Amino acid sequence: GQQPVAWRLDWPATMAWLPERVANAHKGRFGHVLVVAGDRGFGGAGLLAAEAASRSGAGLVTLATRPEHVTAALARCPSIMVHGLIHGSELPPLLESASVVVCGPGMGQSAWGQQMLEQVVDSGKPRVLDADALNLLATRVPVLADNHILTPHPGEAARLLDCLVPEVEADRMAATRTLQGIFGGTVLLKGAGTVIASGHETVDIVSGSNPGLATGGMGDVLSGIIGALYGQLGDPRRAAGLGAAVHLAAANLASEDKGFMGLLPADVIDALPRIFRQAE
Ligand code: NPW
Ligand code: AMP
Ligand code: MG
Repeated sequence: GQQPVAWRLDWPATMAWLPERVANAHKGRFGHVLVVAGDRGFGGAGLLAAEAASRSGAGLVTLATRPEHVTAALARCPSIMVHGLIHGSELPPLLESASVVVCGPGMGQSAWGQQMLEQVVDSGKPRVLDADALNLLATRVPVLADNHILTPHPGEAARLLDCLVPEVEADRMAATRTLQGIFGGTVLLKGAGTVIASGHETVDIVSGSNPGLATGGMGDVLSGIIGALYGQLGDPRRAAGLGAAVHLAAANLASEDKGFMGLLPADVIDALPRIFRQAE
């Protein structure tokens, strides 16, 4: 078909989308993000997403993870409420009090992760689906929803499309739009030059690259940022676009000090306050 028109998101103009923090603001206004993440061996992924959400203005953040990760998560970030879950059946009460869910970082694809994803989808809550939530989605009948944001990297996108990574990379805009057609909602294809499709005529592009982002855990940080922004803006397209722009800006700021080789996801999280402060 016809090539879509690409709308290049203008940094830092997108920062104007952030809601104003009035003097008498309270935490109930800024969303309660529930991060469902971190199967055995991947506890860090859930913690990175939750800490990133906490540093991105979320009113409250709860992390639902494997019991063995609870102590470490609390030691690292006491502002987060942490629950150790043995079964997916324990998730509904947590889902009930959440306004947005981030599901998938390090979640694995075993029975534990499968139960979590089913509960999250059944809840109908606004949600960001990343990593293993996407890998699990690729193995079942597509779920269409207006209020989900899918954040695949090219490998995850290829699994969802049942094609090869080079086919995704050959036409990133087409791949993103095809995924949006299958799943509805908002689809954000990661990589140097992030593409966001949300059923509009135009796709949004966050251009710019930072090779320091090519390391494990950076996508887990992105999903937490986007979840927090979704909770505050209520608009999935803007949450995805602003989230990708803020993630890149924070990485660029952190790289001024840490360079590319030594950059860690925690450095990007640490740079977030200095990025958000520019809008205050
Ligand atoms: P190749 O072969 O390398 O060229 P997976 P994952 C491809 C968790 N983590 N451009 C790649 O291609 C995550 O949250 C936990 C092109 C390969 O085929 C997940 O739950 C961490 N190709 C889980 O681990 C830190 C690209 O995709 C495949 C591409 C597995 O996630 C690490 C690899 O992807 C991690 O975040 C690109 N830009 N990007 C923790 N600390 O707990 C990827 N590919 O198999 O989905 O593995 O992304 O590591
Ligand atoms: P993941 O592969 O899930 O850990 O996600 C990696 C994150 O880093 C995504 O937000 C990508 O868009 C971003 N990223 C990775 N490599 C680059 C790059 N070279 N330039 C810009 N962003 C990148
Ligand atoms: Mg990832």
